[in-house]
Amino acid sequence: MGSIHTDHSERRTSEVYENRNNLPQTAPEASRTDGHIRFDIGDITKLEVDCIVNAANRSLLGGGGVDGAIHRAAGPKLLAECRTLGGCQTGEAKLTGGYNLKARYVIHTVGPVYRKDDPRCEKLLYSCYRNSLELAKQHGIHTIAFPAISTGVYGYPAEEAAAVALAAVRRWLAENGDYGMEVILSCFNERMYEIYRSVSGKN
Ligand code: AR6
Repeated sequence: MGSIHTDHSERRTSEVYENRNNLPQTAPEASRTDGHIRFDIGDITKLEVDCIVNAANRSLLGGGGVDGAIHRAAGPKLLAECRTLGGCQTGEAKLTGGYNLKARYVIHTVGPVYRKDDPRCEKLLYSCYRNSLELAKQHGIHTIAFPAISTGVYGYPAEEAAAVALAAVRRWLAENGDYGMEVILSCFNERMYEIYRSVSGKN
């Protein structure tokens, strides 16, 4: 089990480090109405949450990486539902059922393909997190897990992507402090986990 750190920032957002898909109990000092961020190492498809987020492409018709893993775990009905959605623009998000996943829902979002010195990349990546959280709230979701969007095939440097992800999630939680959303930032390996630790200032 990883060490647990709690952020006593003015946003009343607590950040809990955990790993190996073994999510901890809510930190006692954080009430149900506080926003939470947790960090998990492992396969996002195994998480017992209301919703997992897919780092998809604009077709929403599947692919490699986490997208492929989610479709394999959810089964063919997920692809059938995705076919009805008409794709998704970069930075936007669409919701489907979770089918064979433990998660009831999947939110599919499309991260930017990284291009150095293009400021649109950061805005679009930020929008992925924000739009996913908004959509989740509209559907009554209270626990949501994100992969590190765009940091695989789409080439976004992990440190920069982690900073954008944390900024977007913290801001949304601060603005929706009475909603009671728990956000898991899923790391597929130790490296991504350490990057989140470092970027969030919790070394
Ligand atoms: N659980 C958690 N994280 C994972 C998993 C998993 N099972 N598998 C991979 N990751 P990527 P992108 C991490 O390439 O960069 C697809 O083909 C991985 O280590 O999946 O947004 C889509 O169809 C990395 O940190 O997504 C698109 O065409 C992160 O997930 C394209 O790739 C994202 O890596 C999207 O590229």
